[in-house]
Amino acid sequence: MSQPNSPATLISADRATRARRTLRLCTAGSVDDGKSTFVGRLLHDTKNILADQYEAVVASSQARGQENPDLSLLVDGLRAEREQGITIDVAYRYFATDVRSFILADCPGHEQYTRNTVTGMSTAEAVVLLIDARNGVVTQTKRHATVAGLLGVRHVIFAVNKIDLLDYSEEAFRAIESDVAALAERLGLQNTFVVPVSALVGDNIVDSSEHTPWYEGPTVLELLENLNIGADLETDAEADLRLPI
Ligand SMILES: Nc1nc2c(ncn2[C@@H]2O[C@H](COP(=O)(O)OP(=O)(O)OP(=O)(O)O)[C@@H](O)[C@H]2O)c(=O)[nH]1
Ligand SMILES: [Mg+2]
Repeated sequence: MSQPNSPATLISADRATRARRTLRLCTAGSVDDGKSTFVGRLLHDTKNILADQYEAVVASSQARGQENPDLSLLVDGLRAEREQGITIDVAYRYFATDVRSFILADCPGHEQYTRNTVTGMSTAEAVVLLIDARNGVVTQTKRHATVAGLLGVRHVIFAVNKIDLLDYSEEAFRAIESDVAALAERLGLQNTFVVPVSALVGDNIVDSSEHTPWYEGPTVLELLENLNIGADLETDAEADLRLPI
């Protein structure tokens, strides 16, 4: 495993080269670890959602008595998903920042829908694997990391989520970080990163958090914007051919 967040694993090409190539990524991780909320947060904080979409989410959340806007509603579009509060089908979202554009597949975490998760992962160049900080590395985390390894996904970002529920404990984060390092080594994952996040509050996803002064690494978006996805190896035409139909 490379050193977590080591600059050596980041792209060296200039920003213009990176901007040309779209990064395909997907979420993974156990049920309820916060994948859809993470996607909603990413879209919201990069200003890739419309004001009326956000207002609909706020209204829906208030109607359900939720204090914070439930950003997972931005991606969980099926009625069964909204009613059960889980993701069933893979939802694709397209978004862009000044640096690069992204095709993001939000995958289900429930064991029953693992096949859909494998589908989502099969075309991904990077996986954001969510871990609930309260539970640490669980069976489904290992399963999804194994699949990522088998499919040869180049980059795996482990997002240790819901860190707000542990009062932003560095100790809890470091323990999970070392479990992740052991797992990544065992599976032979190439480029791995571990970031403490709260998808609900918005810590370290797009903006660096003041709640985690002990974490000096990049945010998840900074990683995604800078991952080397072989822009210099593929022409745009070749890249286009790999888009699933
Ligand atoms: N406190 C806290 N709650 C969170 C955080 N992220 C997600 N949640 C809550 O966790 C629950 C599950 O979130 P989802 O985003 O639906 O989880 P998921 O991983 O997409 O679930 P599946 O797709 O069904 O596997 C929701 O009630 C979220 O509000 C977080 O960072 N902090
Ligand atoms: Mg989900």
